[in-house]
Amino acid sequence: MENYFQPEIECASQEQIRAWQNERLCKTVKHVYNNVAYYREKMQEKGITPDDIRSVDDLHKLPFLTKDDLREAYPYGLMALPLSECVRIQSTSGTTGRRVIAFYTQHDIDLWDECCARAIVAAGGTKDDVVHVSYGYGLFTGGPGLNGGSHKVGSLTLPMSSGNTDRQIQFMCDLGSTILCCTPSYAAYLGESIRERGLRDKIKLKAGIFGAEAWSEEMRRDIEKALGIKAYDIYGLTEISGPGVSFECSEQTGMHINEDHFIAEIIDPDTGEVLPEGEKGELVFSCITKEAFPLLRYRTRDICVLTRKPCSCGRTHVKMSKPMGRSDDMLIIKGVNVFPSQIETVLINKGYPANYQIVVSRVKNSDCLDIQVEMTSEMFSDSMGQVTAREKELVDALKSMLGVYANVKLVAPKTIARSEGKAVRIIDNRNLH
Ligand code: DLL
Repeated sequence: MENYFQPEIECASQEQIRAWQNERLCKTVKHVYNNVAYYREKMQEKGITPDDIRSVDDLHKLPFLTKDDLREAYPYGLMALPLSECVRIQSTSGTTGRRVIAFYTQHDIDLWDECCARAIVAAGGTKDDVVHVSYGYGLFTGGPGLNGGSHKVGSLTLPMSSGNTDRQIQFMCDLGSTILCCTPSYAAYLGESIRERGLRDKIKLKAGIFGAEAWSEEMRRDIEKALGIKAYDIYGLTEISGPGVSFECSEQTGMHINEDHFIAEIIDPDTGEVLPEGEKGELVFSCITKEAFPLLRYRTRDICVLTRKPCSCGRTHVKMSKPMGRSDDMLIIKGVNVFPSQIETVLINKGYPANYQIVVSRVKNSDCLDIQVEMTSEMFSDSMGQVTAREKELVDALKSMLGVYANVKLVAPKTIARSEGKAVRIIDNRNLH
């Protein structure tokens, strides 16, 4: 069995990483220019040919791709190989806008599996682990990605998919699952359900690999406590392959981007200008090893920071922070930028479970922010007289974090619908688009 901690790649020198990127970028630009009419035209509009791209230093000359381009080119317009060379299609979970589809050759799948295998190994996984995959299987990349990674590591893989919480917990107990892979909101729900059933002593989990949606450090601590595990973040997006574009190591201070496969840039979302390391902006990826669907300079809309500070795990690949929000999910309330992650931080710091829903509406031409927050069962059994005091305390804490006023309504435990996939946090009724 191969070992998916690959020090010759993951701990390579900066010069070596750059050399791989230079060579692979030039090759991919030629591949795309020769085979994707849509992108060739975009390059021609900018007056450039593959000869203008000689190294990563020339990357900024290439045009960006956005989700709108993917929609315009739907379904086959950005493919770089004929369909007969492809073996798989996956699709976005579609929490925002229309679905996007991606294509893979067998080689693309092998590299994607390798990226997920690296993530599992970084979370302590070995061939002796039982990897319990509760991400959805099917068009969503979560299940297939972690499944493939787990096979590569040689772990015993439980392809649970999402849903049927009773069966999840029963298998977890009976088959001794050691690593749980699912969305953080579902992990929190599983933690709650295991506690309610009094089965905490029957589970053998040691680690969790959670991603596909934003989650705070506070939520990490809650999940770790509820399940008795170390919780690792994993990031990715369908357009670029799926989970495993980056992943956390034992240091847990950001996610290492697999730089032998992807080049990351941070840009100013308004001007498109490339920002220096350490500055916050929109993450942009270029795929440099993919065959069927190699997007170049794809704007993710995820806002984060990159760092090359040395990491105690020994890996040298650049680290991205947890996404701090999306440039398109950011709410503008009365002119103030509000990220759902800020609201979550306040709630968890005040001891609330991370079950909340944000409703934005426009009343008499003014934005109105309503937040429904679930109480814990302990809070709920307090006298109702305390609810008003608790609501007032949250209103004040949110005002000081966000700079805008939010109405808070505390609701009984389990009132807000749980999601087995990505949680639905925001309902914006303003019809702004
Ligand atoms: O969510 C792929 C994935 C599956 C990642 C399983 C991790 C685990 P999409 O459905 O295309 O793909 O959604 C991609 O989800 O642009 C981010 O906004 C968000 N996202 C993904 N991972 C994280 C994370 C999968 N760890 C979009 N933290 C991305 C915050 C995340 N947001």
